[in-house]
Amino acid sequence: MSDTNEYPHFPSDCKSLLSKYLTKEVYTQLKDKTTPSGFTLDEAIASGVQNSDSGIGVYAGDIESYTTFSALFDPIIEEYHGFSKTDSHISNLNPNDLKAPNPDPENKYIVSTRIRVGRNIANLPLGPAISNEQRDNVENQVSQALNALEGSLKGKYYPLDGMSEEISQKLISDHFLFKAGDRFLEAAGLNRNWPKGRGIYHNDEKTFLVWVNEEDQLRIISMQKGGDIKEVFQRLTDAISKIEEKIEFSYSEHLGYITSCPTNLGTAMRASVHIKVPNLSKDYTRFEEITNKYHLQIRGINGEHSQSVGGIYDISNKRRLGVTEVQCVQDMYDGVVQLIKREKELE
Ligand code: ADP
Ligand code: DAR
Ligand code: MG
Repeated sequence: MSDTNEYPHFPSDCKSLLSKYLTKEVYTQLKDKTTPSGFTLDEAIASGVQNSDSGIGVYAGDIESYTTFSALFDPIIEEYHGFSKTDSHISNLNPNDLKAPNPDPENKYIVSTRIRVGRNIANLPLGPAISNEQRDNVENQVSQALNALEGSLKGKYYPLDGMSEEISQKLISDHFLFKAGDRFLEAAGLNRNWPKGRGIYHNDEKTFLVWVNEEDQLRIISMQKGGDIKEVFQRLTDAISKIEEKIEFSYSEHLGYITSCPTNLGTAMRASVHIKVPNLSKDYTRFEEITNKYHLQIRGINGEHSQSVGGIYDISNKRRLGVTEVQCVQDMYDGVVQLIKREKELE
């Protein structure tokens, strides 16, 4: 990534929040600042400058980026999350507060449920600014903590470095493993020294997984076939508290759990279902009316920037900051109940 120190050019059709809030005045104010890990404004904006189709366009290199470059991050966070610079985030990871009896006990609609959180280790740079040595240390620290897990969480850590193409492709096509970072992550410096320091932990049933050093240092994932959303949430919260006995996560009263992309701040939680709505999705306007009403995001079945296949969509909560983890899952659950109701009416 280069430090151009020149105000970037954004094409006239660029709609990123970066292009909206990086005025020449803000650029001049921030361009010579660096964070304690040496992260610069040019590095924070590189992804959105190189990818004018970005929605957001910025990544943090460390927790300090959110204060050093607050003149840029604050308005982006306020617009994306509806969360002001004086608001405080509150966390609630208690599954007992979730009201979510299985909405599809006959497994007619929900193919699978997955709930993930992003986490980063306290007092270390984030992925865009971490050194290769620090990233390898993260892998060692996290894999040691995970390999000590017992009971239903017991499993094994598999480094990507040296993993056969056949095994990694199978894990990716089964939605268990992450793909090599996309061009947005590449431009943010998140793919540096790939695949070293990256890997996946999973239990024998592949219902509990941890991605190491993808977009965040940990992506802690609970997933299973079907729609027992509460069981998936319970497993995730059990796992988070077990890991937190060994590793301190980066957290702030204001922004909650700290992540490299500002869209994941707060809970850093995405609760999703792969759901079959072939009839409802034919009327995409109606489909989006329901997802918008329940603060939901529509993705394709291979994750962000992918397409739907066979009327199956990835439906997840959009809100992450200024709401609790219970609310994130409740958002997804309440919206999915309505999607199933509407799909049934169209059958
Ligand atoms: P994240 O926000 O966790 O990074 P992505 O959109 O990058 O999610 O997708 C990561 C992987 O997780 C993809 O392979 C995607 O297909 C898979 N995935 C997401 N939700 C589900 C789900 N409910 N069931 C099965 N796989 C899922
Ligand atoms: N592609 C980037 C990231 C947006 C949110 N998705 C994440 N963090 N995976 C953009 O600015 O559009
Ligand atoms: Mg992702």
